[in-house]
Amino acid sequence: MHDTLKKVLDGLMQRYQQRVPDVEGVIEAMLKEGIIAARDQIENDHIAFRTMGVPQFGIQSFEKIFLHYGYRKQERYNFQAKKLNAFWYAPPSPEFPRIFVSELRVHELSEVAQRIIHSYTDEVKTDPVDGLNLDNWEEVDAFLHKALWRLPTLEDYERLQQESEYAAWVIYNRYYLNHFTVSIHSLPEGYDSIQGYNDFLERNGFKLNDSGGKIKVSPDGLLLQSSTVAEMIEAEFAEGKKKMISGSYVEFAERRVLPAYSHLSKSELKREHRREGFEAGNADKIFESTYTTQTQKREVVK
Ligand code: OOG
Ligand code: NI
Repeated sequence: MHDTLKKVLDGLMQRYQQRVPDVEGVIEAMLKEGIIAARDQIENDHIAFRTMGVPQFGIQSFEKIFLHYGYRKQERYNFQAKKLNAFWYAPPSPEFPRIFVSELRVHELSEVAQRIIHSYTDEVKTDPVDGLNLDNWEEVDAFLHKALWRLPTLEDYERLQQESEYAAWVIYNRYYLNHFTVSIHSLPEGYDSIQGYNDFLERNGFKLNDSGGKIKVSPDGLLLQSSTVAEMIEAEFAEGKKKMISGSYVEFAERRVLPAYSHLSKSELKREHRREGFEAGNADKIFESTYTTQTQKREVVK
């Protein structure tokens, strides 16, 4: 079971690294600066996926894959203005990343946007995850990276984007990994706080999402997150039309030690001694890493 999960996660990371040059860029910069001695020292805090909340897709469909591999469903988050639901999933053992899955509440969009989305998602008549052999990693890997519906038209993409940046992202990017997250609290001093780590990123030319400030902090002060602005990818739409659109991004997370364990030294600390879960207020801003309000800054700079 864990072997299958590992292969599925490796497949996701491989495609993600090809599409998002910032991933290799961040790893290379960490190696060059001596923050890590080898790439396998990077701890992946969590990965994230997005889906369309319609009957045959959505969280209830997508989650079956990872529940099968032993992930356990945790809290729900609601994003009123963005019209999203999300849950996070705890891994079967600590060497695996947490998973954050969100879905668009499609029925809350305008009639026009709903019609556009359904014209694609209705091509699939039944929950596609039910037809998968989840013990066969190659089948799952192919599913996560295949076209779920026809190639969107540029017109539909742009119409959706006017109303929901999230909808536009999913109609094109589907189940590609939305981000992976570098866990920074175990890194050497100077890089083990989000401020120090962000400084390192900016010195190396990475562009950070500044919606609500570059550092997103949970009300308890124990979960601090930042993220790059999504990488632009050349998307090919129906009829061969091309446009640079948002792909995926990289996130960074610092989980501070819970007050009950503050007496432990850094080398004694394990995952269970630190702040768990996610934070709606942080997540709300991190979603915007793929929004035009953030990605336009990147285009200007590069
Ligand atoms: C997910 C945004 C939220 C977090 O760690 O809170 C998030 C997304 O952009 O799909 O990643
Ligand atoms: Ni995240």
